[in-house]
Amino acid sequence: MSKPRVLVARRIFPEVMARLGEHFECVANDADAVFSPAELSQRLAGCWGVLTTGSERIDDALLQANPQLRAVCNMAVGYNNIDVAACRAHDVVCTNTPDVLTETTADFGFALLLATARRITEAEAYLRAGRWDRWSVDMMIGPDVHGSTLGVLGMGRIGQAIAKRGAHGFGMDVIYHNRSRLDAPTESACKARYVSKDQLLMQADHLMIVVPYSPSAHHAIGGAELAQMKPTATLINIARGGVVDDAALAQALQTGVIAAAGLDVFEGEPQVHPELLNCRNVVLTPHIASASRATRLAMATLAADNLVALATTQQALTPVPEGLTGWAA
Ligand code: 8YV
Repeated sequence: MSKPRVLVARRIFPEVMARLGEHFECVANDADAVFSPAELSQRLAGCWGVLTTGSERIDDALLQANPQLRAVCNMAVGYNNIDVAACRAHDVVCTNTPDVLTETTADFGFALLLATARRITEAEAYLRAGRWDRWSVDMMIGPDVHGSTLGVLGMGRIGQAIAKRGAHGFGMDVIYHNRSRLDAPTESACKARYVSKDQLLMQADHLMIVVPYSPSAHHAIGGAELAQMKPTATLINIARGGVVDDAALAQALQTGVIAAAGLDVFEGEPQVHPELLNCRNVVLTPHIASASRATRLAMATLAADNLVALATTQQALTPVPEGLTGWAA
């Protein structure tokens, strides 16, 4: 019997391609091109499944053009690139990669927080530019991280891992806001206190955005929310572009509404708002929070394992949760 055909939409690890090859006829993308919607749709011709990343948009038009498609396995915990409702309507199963990236992403959130608060990239640029000619008492001073108040917006797995690092590693007072309050044992493991969104904005010295993207989270942090924050505060976004209004943030950074920001995700990435590029007080990274080798391998493997499980047992290992969607048409 011939093997089902699977498109692997971006370049992934050879060992994962080898595993897929045991079960599928794989269509690879060795050039690692980011396909336009039309190209993606064409390459899916005859495919039973697809391994996607956040760069591929799976929408109703693409599903209509590829009625043979049964499985969309995303190599990401977020799935706002996929119209999950349309997939259900077309009888296509969607999976994501939760858990395997939690700790690595939380490490990176903390790295970005430390770099932002302690002005690490700004200081390095100053040094490399040959501007360091003497020690001075207030050179590159900034706020402390230890002992300060960490605000976490979005207290899922990654939010909780960040809260634990803050509370247990840095002696921070951790407050959080989430759609629903955590149960008492989880709150106590994270040493985190539930507060309203207003209180979170007003009290946090460092605000960490870890909320998944959804239409209701669009611009959850805009000009009005930034104005509620302390002028000494820092904001870190490792969630998704679009949760923060980047234009409003750039203005807030330029006018001293908040002190600094650290951003790993952007509206319309890989484009970055030009005003952010002009800001001295922002640390910018190209969506690398999950980018440890072990974690990226684990993510690719889990996405592949979902394809194999679906093909062999008709059961996904990590299906996208019922009823949740991050899709904004
Ligand atoms: C991915 C991410 O690297 O998992 C997610 O949701 O944002 C990142 O870890 C990216 O989406 C590529 O798929």
